[in-house]
Amino acid sequence: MDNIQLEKGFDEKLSKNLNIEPKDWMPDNYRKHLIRQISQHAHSEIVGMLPEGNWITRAPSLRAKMVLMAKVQDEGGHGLYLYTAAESLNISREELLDQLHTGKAKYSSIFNYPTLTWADIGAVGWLVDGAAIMNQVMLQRTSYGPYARAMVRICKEESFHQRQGYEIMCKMAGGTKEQKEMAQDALNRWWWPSLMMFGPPDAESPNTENAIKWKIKRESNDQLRQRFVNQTVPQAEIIGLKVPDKNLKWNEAKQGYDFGEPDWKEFKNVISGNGHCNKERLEARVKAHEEGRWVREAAMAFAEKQNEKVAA
Ligand code: FAQ
Repeated sequence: MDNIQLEKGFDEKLSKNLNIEPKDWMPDNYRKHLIRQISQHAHSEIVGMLPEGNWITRAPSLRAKMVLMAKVQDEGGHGLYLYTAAESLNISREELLDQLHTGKAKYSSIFNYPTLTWADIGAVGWLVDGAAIMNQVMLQRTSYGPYARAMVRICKEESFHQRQGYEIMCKMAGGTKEQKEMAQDALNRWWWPSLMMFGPPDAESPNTENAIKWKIKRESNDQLRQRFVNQTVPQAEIIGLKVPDKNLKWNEAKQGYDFGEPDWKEFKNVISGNGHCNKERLEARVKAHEEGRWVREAAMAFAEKQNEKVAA
C-alpha cells in the first residue's frame, strides 16, 4: 500500500471514531504530536507528586495523611500508565525522562507554584485536580487507543482526588476565622494558575488545530476553561469563599460566567522555566532518578537472570 492509501485508511478510522492502535499506520506528525502531549502529561503527573508530597509529614491527622499518601501514589501510577502509552509510539522511557531532566520537555505550569499551607493541599485537590479532570474527561475519547484507555482509569482516580481537596476546603472554610482566611488565601493564589492549566487562549494555541483534526483533543482550551469556571464558582460560593476575579459575572445569555483574563505573561514566564519552583522541581526529579538507579539496575539484573534460567 502506498502512503496515500495508508493515509486514507487512517482518516477513515478517525471519521468512524475508531481508535488508532500502536501497530496501525499513522502519519509521522500525529505520532510526534502524541509523544509530545502524552509525555508532557506523564511528566506533569510525576512532577505533580512533589508539591503535595511536601505535606505528607505535616498532614494534620492520621486520616488526612493516609488520604494524601494514597493520592500522591495515584499520581505516580498515572505517570506510569502515561509513560507506557508514550512508549507504545516508539520512544524509550530513557529518552522521555532525559527530555524532562534536560528541560527539553514541558510539564504543567501549575506545579511550579509552592504549597505554603495545609489549605493549599485542599486548593490543589479541588482546583488543580478539578481542572485536570475537566480536561481528561474528553481525553477518554482521544483517538489514540492506549492514551484513551489510560485516561479512563485516571479519571476515576482524579474524581476522588478532587473530592478530597474540596473536603479539605469545606473544613477549612467552615472552621475558625484563621482557617477560613487560609482557605481564601489558597484560593486567591491557586485560582489564576489553575485557569492557565488549560493552555493559552485558542487564538494563540499552535497545537489545537491539528489536535482537533486528529481527534486527539475533543474540545479547545477556551471551551474547557469556561466549563471549569462554570462548575467551580458555585462550589466556592457554597463554602463561603470568593473567587478572586473582579470581572466574574453570570451571563444569562450564554448560561455561563464571564471572567477575567489570566496573566499570560506570567504563564509564558513559568513555562519558559522561570516560575517560582521550576528549578527546585527539576532538581528533585533528577535526584530521585539518580537515587533510584540501583533499583533499576537490580531489577534488570534479576530479569536477565530469570531469562537465562528460562532459556537454559
Ligand atoms: N503548562 O498549543 P497549545 C494533572 C504549552 S495533569 C505547561 O495549546 P496543546 C494531574 C504546550 O505544551 C496536568 N505548558 O498546546 C495532577 C505548548 O508547548 P509545546 C497536565 C503548557 O498541547 C493533579 C504551548 O504551551 N495535563 O494535573 C500548558 O494543544 C494534581 C502551546 O499550547 C495534561 O497534560 C501548561 N498548562 O494544549 C497531578 C493533559 N498549556 O509542547 C498531580 C494533556 C500549554 O508546543 C497533582 N494535555 N502549554 O512546546 C493537554 O490536554 C494539552 O497538552 C494542553 C495544552 C491542554 C495542556
